[in-house]
Amino acid sequence: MTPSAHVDGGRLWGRLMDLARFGGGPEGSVDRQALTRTEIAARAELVRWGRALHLEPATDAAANLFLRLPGSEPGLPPVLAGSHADTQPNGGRFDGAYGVVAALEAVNAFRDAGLVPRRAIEVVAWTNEEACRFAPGMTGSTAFASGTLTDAVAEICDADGIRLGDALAEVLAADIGLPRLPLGRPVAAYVEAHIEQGPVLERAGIPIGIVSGIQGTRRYRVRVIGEAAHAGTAERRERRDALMAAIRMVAAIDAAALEPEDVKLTVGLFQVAPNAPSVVPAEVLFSIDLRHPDDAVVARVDARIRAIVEAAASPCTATLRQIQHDPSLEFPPALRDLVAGAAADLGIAHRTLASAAGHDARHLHGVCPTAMIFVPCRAGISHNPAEWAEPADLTAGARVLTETLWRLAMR
Ligand code: HGY
Ligand code: MN
Ligand code: MN
Repeated sequence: MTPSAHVDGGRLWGRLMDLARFGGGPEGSVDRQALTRTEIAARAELVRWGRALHLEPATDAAANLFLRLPGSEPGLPPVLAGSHADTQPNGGRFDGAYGVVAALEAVNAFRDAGLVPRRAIEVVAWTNEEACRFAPGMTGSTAFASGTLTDAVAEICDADGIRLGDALAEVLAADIGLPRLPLGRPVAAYVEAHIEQGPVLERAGIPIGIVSGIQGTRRYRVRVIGEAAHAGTAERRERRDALMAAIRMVAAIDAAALEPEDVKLTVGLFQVAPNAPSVVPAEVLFSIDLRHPDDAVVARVDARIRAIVEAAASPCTATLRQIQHDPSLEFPPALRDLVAGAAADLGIAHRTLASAAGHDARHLHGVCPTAMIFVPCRAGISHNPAEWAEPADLTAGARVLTETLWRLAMR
């Protein structure tokens, strides 16, 4: 009997719905932002589930959470599997959470089967993948892969001025008695299961995606500085209206990113100060999220963005700060073949596809053989309470993950 035969789809779904209660709101919404008390409570639930399976919980200086199934050869580097437990402010029940719960389900299946792998297998929940509270995101996986949590990262503040370092300290203080592992320890392989967050698998009617790679991205914050003035008295030709300058920039950037047509450009954050109806806006802060599989296209649109910000600033001033730059990446074909082989042996239909969304797997790819397994989500909707995945697809993904982890942990 293969380990994946012990995967229990009902248990998987139950844990997913239990986890969704942490930050859960109406119509499937979940607000479980990074390093909040809501996420602390969710982490405690994950630790409870792990302890019930006699897994060894641990954390590190970046508050990454690990639940370890010991192997028969403790000196061997472990296999890691997981994703992130934090969500967007108005997120759904599956983004990130599925990868963590599917990895726990795989370990649960090994326990049920009475199997002990050669290598330890660690379920992981990475810190701050989503970047909505603290930007840039993927803090935990970046710190793990680089072996350090820099002072600059600890100084990142949220909209309320809370330092990431202080929020981390609060989470770690709540992790009572969890051993602190070093950042940057050796890992044999990493596998992340995730909803596709796109429509490809659902349209194809295929339950499993073997992810070929992740598209490149640049992220920015643009600050436009004008001057507050009286809406009734200040002459328009004499105003330094930060909002009108920002609107000109965003309209021009939108037009500049229309070709090639598959460029993904998003202005998702847009803050106006003092944001008062009868005051000419003094300052605007907005975000730019630029993505494309071809790094040369990202570079070309990057140059256009910089030129537009400079040209459209007058009579205000503007600063553009790049907060993230990650190139496109391809996951190792040998590991993709192993995942495809597991799916084929289980008789589960699968296909290769690239990831348009970002994932922690990007950073593990820099330190160990890494693979991702996608399952379909309804209409590709994500970062939205309407996010939905079919239980049968989630179970299929967990079965392929279980088989994959077993093969990796027995190497
Ligand atoms: O933005 C992303 O691609 C990821 O969902 N955080
Ligand atoms: Mn995600
Ligand atoms: Mn996400």
